[in-house]
Amino acid sequence: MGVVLSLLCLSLGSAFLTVLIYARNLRFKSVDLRESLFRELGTTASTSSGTKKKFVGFFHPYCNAGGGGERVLWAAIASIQRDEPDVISVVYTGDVDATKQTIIDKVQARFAIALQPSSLHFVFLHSRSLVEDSAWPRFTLLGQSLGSMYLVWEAMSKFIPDLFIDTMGYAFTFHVVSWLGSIPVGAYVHYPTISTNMLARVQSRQQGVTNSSAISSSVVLSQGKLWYYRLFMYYYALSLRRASFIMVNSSWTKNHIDAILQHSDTLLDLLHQIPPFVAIRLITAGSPSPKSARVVHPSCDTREMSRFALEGRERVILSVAQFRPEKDHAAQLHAFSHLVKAHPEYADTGTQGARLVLLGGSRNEGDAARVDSLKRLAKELHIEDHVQFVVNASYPEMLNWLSRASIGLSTMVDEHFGINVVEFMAAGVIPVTHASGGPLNDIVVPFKGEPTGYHATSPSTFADALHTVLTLSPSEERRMRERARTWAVEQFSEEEFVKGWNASGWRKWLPN
Ligand SMILES: *[C@@H]1O[C@H](CO)[C@@H](O)[C@H](O)[C@H]1NC(C)=O
Ligand SMILES: *[C@@H]1O[C@H](CO)[C@@H](O)[C@H](O)[C@H]1NC(C)=O
Ligand SMILES: *[C@@H]1O[C@H](CO)[C@@H](O)[C@H](O)[C@H]1NC(C)=O
Ligand SMILES: CC(=O)N[C@H]1CO[C@H](CO)[C@@H](O)[C@@H]1O
Repeated sequence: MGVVLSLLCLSLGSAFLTVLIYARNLRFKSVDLRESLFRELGTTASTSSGTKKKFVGFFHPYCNAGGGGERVLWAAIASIQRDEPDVISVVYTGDVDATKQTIIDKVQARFAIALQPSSLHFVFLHSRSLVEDSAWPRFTLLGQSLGSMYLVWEAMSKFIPDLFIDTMGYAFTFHVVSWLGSIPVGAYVHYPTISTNMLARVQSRQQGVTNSSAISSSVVLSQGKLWYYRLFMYYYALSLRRASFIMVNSSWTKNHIDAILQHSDTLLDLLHQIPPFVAIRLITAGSPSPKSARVVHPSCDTREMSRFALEGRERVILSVAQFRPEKDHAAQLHAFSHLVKAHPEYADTGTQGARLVLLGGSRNEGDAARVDSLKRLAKELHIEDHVQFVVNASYPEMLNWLSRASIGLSTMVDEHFGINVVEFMAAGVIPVTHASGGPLNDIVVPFKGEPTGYHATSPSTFADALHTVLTLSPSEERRMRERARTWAVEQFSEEEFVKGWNASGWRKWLPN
């Protein structure tokens, strides 16, 4: 026993030593690389005050995807380029088919964000396939996490920055970066990799989204699955605690990340006191451990809609949502039906009459069938003369509706965010949304103590809210539209986003 233990300690010790020496060599290599990088960028190594310029690395393997997560990345880099001329941003990406120039051009075309090439450098990674879902048909979470550790190893072996910020949610990379780079780590998290809900669901052996009936049918397998999730959560929490600061995109994500930061598991703690698990404890220990995450909302482009006139609106109740099942368009028809039943004057064809306009994209046959069944439902409810479907509208067409509508309706339950609701408000359209998720917690919230819109849960409460808005006095109505707009434009502006990054304190983790 004693011999085995000392052999174990010995091999562990030499493994540690090997990693330390390897990491030191990588860091020396990176220092040399900096000089050639400055030449390549056509800039000098020293700042005006004589100190060395700093490198902030952004880990975003899909930086050229053009989605919401990418917008956050580029907006952050653009603001750093503006405010911190002595910082060079390094983006780690797996877009090996793209070049620096094509990426910069696409960011300009897609997001209207102008990036300065002189303080931006790309490190191209070849092992991105390791983090793709398709690479891990089974044990996807674990596989992708191990894959991300390998991918960030490739990243660090190519260049080590002064501060590492993960903007895609690969928390397991933090240990590798800390070990190889000895640098602080931060994160902007859009979505937790695993949530405490998911764990609880497996624990109560409920069938959830990731179930496979084969697994739940067998007690042994489902015990295995429970341990898998439990260990995964344990290590995910350890990873997140390694970060020096964490930003999140919404209060929904904050609630989850905060719960995970507080997550404890006494049994697993005990297990990690004994070999070989003790090695994992040693590797993952010694971290800054943030207490909680900071919400930094992504900015929305509201420039155009925030110029629409607030007066002279038509009695149009507007819904802007793809015809996807979770948007629950049927609830909108039921709400409108309740409204006209309780207040038949809204069914007038004159100026008293109200109209429901459902505007949204239809992506495939499923969506098209949904539109058809919604049309049938409108007929059954006898409201078809007051309901208009606008399928696949162009952006200018949508803006046109936003400039005319009175009310913006959103019925999705537990929507994480709801950019359409921000757009309603910026356009001066009073929102009536489901009382859950982002619209309840982040978006339609009081401004200076006064409401910016309404929440409801059932057809009758939705109908009540619609009636309330339609009967506001002209001055109340005007003030409500103004409040909603002011709040949305301010809260989801570029400036507010930059303020949030400033407040995260990322700067203080740069070396002097
Ligand atoms: C946060 O990110 C998730 C995942 O990409 C997304 O569903 C959600 O809408 C985002 N929230 C905000 C406020 O952008
Ligand atoms: C809407 O667009 C999708 C794809 O862009 C297309 O398949 C569909 O036929 C369009 N539907 C209508 C009603 O225009
Ligand atoms: C963020 O911080 C930088 C540097 O301190 C400052 O120049 C900038 O004005 C700040 N921006 C906002 C919106 O607070
Ligand atoms: C993804 C998956 O396997 N989902 C299943 C979860 O369990 C329900 C009820 O047994 C099935 O209907 C789903 O297909």
